[in-house]
Amino acid sequence: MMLTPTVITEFDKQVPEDTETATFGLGCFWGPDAIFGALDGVVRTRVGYAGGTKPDPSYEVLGDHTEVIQFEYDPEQLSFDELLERAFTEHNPYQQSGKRQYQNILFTETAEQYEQLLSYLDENEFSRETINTRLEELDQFHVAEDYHQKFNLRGKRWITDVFAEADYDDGAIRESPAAAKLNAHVAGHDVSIPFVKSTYEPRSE
Ligand code: MHO
Repeated sequence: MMLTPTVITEFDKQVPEDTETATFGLGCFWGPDAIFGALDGVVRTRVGYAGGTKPDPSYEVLGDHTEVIQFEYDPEQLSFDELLERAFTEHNPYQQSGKRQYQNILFTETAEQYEQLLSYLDENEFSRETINTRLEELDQFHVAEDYHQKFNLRGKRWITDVFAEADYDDGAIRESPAAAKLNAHVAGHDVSIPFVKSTYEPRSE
């Protein structure tokens, strides 16, 4: 199937409505944006800054914040526990970056996520006293600049042109479920969505 504006808009219409949000810091946010975007059940992704106190952080003036990814997932397809499992395969909890910008942080946003985090740690024999990963309640997520969103898609004109044709601006691309999957695909991750799988090559004009 060729990537067309209709393929994008139809895909974006079909996503589940009842999603939950999770937010993790796992180093430079470009990578995990694509890694988590590839997972079945992850519906939307966005990158931003969190974990600090500075109001209105930006990439250039980050203050005490950390690069984070936030995603919306369908709890019927993917559990917070599975997301934690993935987060723990993507970082070493016994190491921590000396730079606040790239620290490993697992945020929880609800009492339920917090309980699941504690039981995950327990079941996997991690103790919050010995791991270096920061575990925090999410205070505020500050969305990052457009040029950091879906970073792997940037410059792939054979994709971005189709979003433009479908009338998506930068904000709409950031929030687009199709863009999350295409971003993961061009970053080299397996994405089990037929229209994405068939988008290996730029379409011939
Ligand atoms: N400075 C690194 C990481 C960017 S990331 C958004 C680079 O330019 O590749 O912090």
